[in-house]
Amino acid sequence: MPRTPTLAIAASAPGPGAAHGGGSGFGYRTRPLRYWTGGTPRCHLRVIEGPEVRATAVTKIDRIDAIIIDVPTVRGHVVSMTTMLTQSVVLVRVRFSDGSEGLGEGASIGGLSYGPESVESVKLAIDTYIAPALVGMDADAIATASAHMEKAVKGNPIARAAVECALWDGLGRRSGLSVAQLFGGRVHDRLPVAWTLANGNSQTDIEEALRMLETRRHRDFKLKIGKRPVKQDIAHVAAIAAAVGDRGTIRVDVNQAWSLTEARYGARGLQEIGCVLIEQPVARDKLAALKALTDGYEIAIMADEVLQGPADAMRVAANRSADVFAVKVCQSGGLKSASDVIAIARAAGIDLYGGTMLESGLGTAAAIQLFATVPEWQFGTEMFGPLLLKDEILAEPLEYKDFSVTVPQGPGIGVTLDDDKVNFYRRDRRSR
Ligand code: MUC
Ligand code: MG
Repeated sequence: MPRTPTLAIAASAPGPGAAHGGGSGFGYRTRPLRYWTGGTPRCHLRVIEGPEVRATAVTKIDRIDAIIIDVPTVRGHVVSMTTMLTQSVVLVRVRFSDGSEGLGEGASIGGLSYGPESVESVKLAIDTYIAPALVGMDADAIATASAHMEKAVKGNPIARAAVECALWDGLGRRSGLSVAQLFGGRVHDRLPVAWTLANGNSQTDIEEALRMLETRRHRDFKLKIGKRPVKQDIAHVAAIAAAVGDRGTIRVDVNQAWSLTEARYGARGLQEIGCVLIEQPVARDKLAALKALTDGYEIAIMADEVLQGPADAMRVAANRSADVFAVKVCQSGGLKSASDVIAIARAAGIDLYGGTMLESGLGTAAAIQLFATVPEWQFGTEMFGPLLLKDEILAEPLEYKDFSVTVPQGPGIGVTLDDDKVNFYRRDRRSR
């Protein structure tokens, strides 16, 4: 006969530093509830059960909180559509009925100038539509939760990704497995990491590139272009390529700024000076133009903004409209969708590049967990998001050395937040 569960009132409002919930045993740092909930004291009911009951109990999604943080960047990041001085991201914390938690992140760039989602829209989608649709669901049934999200929220891949990531993190922490293990196990302990040169000035970019080479931090450089006339951009890239020489590789990201005519001129000029890749040269809806460039030039053409999930990946792959996919967890709609995008690329013979939305250490670590399970990243990755931020929000920063990043160990995403830093940078701090 199974023992009847005993209902016990665990706490009405945990005190500072109190461990939240029932002994997950992962050493997961927690803070008082008001840290994420704005000080509302809540009553926690916890079921204390015998082991035979616990074995069959379903862990539920109890609560989903999303906050925006704004962290200054180490320098102005000049891209074709905006100049970033701050990066804003959404941090998501999901609490589960067994007391465990999961963390996720949603990020974009330059407000709404980069794509159709901003951090404000991500938070709104989570608070208003995703959280109510998911609370009460089985925490381990991530595929079901994702299907619910897709039904409740059309589009909005970044908002869905942030929550899905937190569900994987929670499942990993509960099971003692890393996200990489949940996705089949890591094939890499380290991943190569490119750096973006985007000072808006050739000489400053050259000095930065040389510093990165000397300190063995990065040797693959992505140059943000598309703001100046094409001819000037080619001269800018040529100057940096000459300074870097054969110590590194040079790629460019146009962020959709060129017409097909400009892109033809740019592709010819860039391949002549030894640039190896052009990322998203034309607008994301100009698939025929992307294909014309892919077919017409030796330089690799990479799809970025056009890839908003597996369906787009399929469209691009079906016509082989790109040579390379920049795989982004946020833009794909989550870790599982990003892994589907990767599968489509691999099946179509399209090369891979691990892309970023300039996430903080949390979102970057989540992507690294997935990317570590993929045998080959022909163009490496750009998992440098936290290095562009003036301050670190992880309790333990990711390790960058020898031109690569180390895949974090430990359950879930494998990182913990520095809650004081998060508290300092959260946007609603100013209104509290
Ligand atoms: C993008 O379009 O690739 C990634 C690196 C970077 O500097 O900007 C982002 C966005
Ligand atoms: Mg890009």
